[in-house]
Parts: sequence; structure tokens; C-alpha cells
Amino acid sequence: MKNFALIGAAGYIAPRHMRAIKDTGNHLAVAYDINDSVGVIDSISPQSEFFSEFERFYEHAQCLKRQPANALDYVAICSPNHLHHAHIAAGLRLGCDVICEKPLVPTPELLDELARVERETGRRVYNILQLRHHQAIVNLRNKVSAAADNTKFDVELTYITSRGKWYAESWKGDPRKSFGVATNIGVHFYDMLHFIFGKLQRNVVHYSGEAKAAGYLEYERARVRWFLSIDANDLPEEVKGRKTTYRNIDISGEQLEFSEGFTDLHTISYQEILAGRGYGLDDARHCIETVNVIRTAQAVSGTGGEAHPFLA
Ligand code: NAD
Ligand code: HP7
Repeated sequence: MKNFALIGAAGYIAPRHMRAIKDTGNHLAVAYDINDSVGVIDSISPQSEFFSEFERFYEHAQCLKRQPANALDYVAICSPNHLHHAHIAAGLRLGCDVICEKPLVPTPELLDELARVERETGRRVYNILQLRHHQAIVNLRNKVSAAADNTKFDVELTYITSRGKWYAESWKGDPRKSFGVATNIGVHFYDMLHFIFGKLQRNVVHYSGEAKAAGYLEYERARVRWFLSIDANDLPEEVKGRKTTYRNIDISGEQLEFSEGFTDLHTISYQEILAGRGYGLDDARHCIETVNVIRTAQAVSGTGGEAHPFLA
């Protein structure tokens, strides 16, 4: 049984990590969040220590090292995106392996920096890239690998996860903290596209705003017109009023709707990490490079059929 600490324990995604820790037979020893609305801990692990100040959390974690049975093995990180780097480095320096939410860090340079801390401490960082464990995505990847080597698929990706006004008011709507919608939410499908279709060869941005973004990506095995939005008005008519999310890949005319099937993917991610098959810094690099380019690119109008139809 491994001992875990959880940073960002009061937030939206933290309970999925708490469940993953419990369901993989491990122990949530310590939770930390600057917000003390953490009653959810009771439904999973009422004996866990809780701190709302980093200094007290850190000192407690250091002291645990004196008792081999209680020393922390893993630090799981669910804090806002701009804090990941500092929290990951702190976890490694505590002598723990780290499991961190996406986007791991905003730039490839920060991945290099974390690789240095991994070498200094001898500990490892793992990233939650849960779409790689989604059965529909795994099936699609197998189908693409089985196709003839010279097949290049035409893909239209529509990713709508609608959010209310709170999103813009929260840290998620602040580009200094979330790095914008393409990084905060798009990072999932850029990673998924790379996982299925190979290396990225071209990256063009057609639109970039607070609530949506769109562009064209060309991979070894696919040409992708993509559209991402958190605006419910962008939901297709057939799902409006019925669903708040719509995640669809149209691959050469065939529709693959993959909005469902997300609930257990954190637990699967943990199982894989604990079995030594987790996704580390090198696996995260491709999607981090992609979002880094998208964040800094000048938007241009789509030509030659490269624009997603929702942009018209
Ligand atoms: P959230 O705002 O609901 O939770 C963030 C938590 O971090 C809050 O409880 C907040 O009080 C806490 N926090 C803020 N500053 C802190 C600090 N200095 N020290 C400790 N805690 C601090 O956000 P969320 O939706 O839970 O997102 C958390 C992370 O998970 C983000 O990185 C986000 O990108 C990621 N996320 C991933 C998925 C996914 O599908 N894999 C889904 C949602 C969020
Ligand atoms: N929801 C909340 O109540 N609070 C939140 O903070 C977020 C959602 P989905 P997930 O918005 O930051 C996705 O769209 O898949 C509500 C991204 N993950 O299925 O869980 C929401 O209003 C994630 O990377 O959201 O998370 C719905 O009612 C990104 O950080 C419900 O939860 C996160 O949005 C489910 O909403 C975000 C993926 O796209 C895989």
C-alpha cells in the first residue's frame, strides 16, 4: 500500500483522484488546499490529515519521512495550472513520485526544468492523459495502425464542453493561470490526436478567443480541422438542451462521439502508473509543444478547405 498526498483537494477534479487512490488499494495520508471546503474527504478517507497552509503541509510531509511505514510515496496534484510546476518540484523534492493533472506545464522549457529536478531527486513525474485510456480512442488508434501506411485520414474534430459564466470569473478564465481555453481543454485532444495519428507536421490557428478556438493540424496519418468551444450556443442542434458536452471525431465521414466513458479513466490512469506504465515528461512533450505554438500563433483565415465548418 502506497501513501499519497493530494494538493488541491477541495476542487472539482480532486474526488476522482481520491477515488483512484482508494480504488487502487492505497492510502490518502494527507490532503492540502488553501480552501477548507474539503468535507468530501470524509466519503473516502476520514482519517487523512488536512492542511490549508503549504508550510504546515510541507513540514508534516518532511516529518513523515522519519517513519518508513508512513513516509509519502506519491504526491497527486490538482491545483490550478500555473501552480503545477512549483507543486511538482516540491513533491519531487519531498522524495516522492508525482502524479499531476493536465496541462503538466505550459512550455517545453518547463518540461526540461522538471527533467532536471527528476535527475536531482531520482523521482518521477506522471501526467494524467486520460483520453489515451478511453476505449473508443484505443479502438480508433488500433484501426488507424491497422490501415495501410500511406493512408492519410481526413478528420473533423468538434470538442464542446459548455460552461456557465462562472468559468470566466474563475482562475480558468484567467489566461495567466489556465493559459487559455486551447491549453486548458484543448490539450486533451491534441494529445489524443498525436496518440492516434503520429507526429505533428503542421499547426495553423484560424481563431483564438476566450471561449473558443479553431484551426488545422496535420499529422503523419491525418489532416485535422478542429473546433473547440465552451459556449453552449455552439452545441449542435440535435444535442442542444439535452446535453452540455459534445465530443466528436468525424473520420473520413464516420462519426465517433466520445462524450461518455470518462468517469473511471482517472482510476485506470492510476492503475497504469502504479504498474510502471504511466505517462511521463517525454509523453507529455508533444501536446505541450502543440499548445505552446497555438497560444503564441497569429490567427489566419483558413484556406483550401482547411477551416472547420463551425467557423463559417
Ligand atoms: P478547481 O478550481 O475546482 O480546483 C482547484 C483547487 O486548487 C481549489 O480547491 C483551490 O482552492 C486549490 N488551490 C488554489 N491555489 C492553491 C494553492 N496555492 N495550494 C493548494 N491548493 C490550491 O479546479 P479543477 O477543475 O479541480 O482543476 C484542477 C486541476 O485539474 C487543473 O490543473 C485542471 O486543468 C485539471 N483538470 C483536469 C480534468 C481532466 O479531465 N483531467 C478535469 C478538470 C480539471
Ligand atoms: N464542471 C464543474 O462542475 N466544474 C468544473 O470545474 C468543470 C466542469 P465535462 P470534464 O472545465 O476546466 C473538462 O465537460 O471532462 C461540470 C476537461 N476534461 O465532462 O470533467 C460541468 O459543467 C478538463 O481538462 O468536464 O473536464 C459539467 O456539468 C478541464 O480542465 C460536468 O462537470 C475541465 O473541463 C462535466 O463536464 C474544465 C476533458 O475534456 C476530458
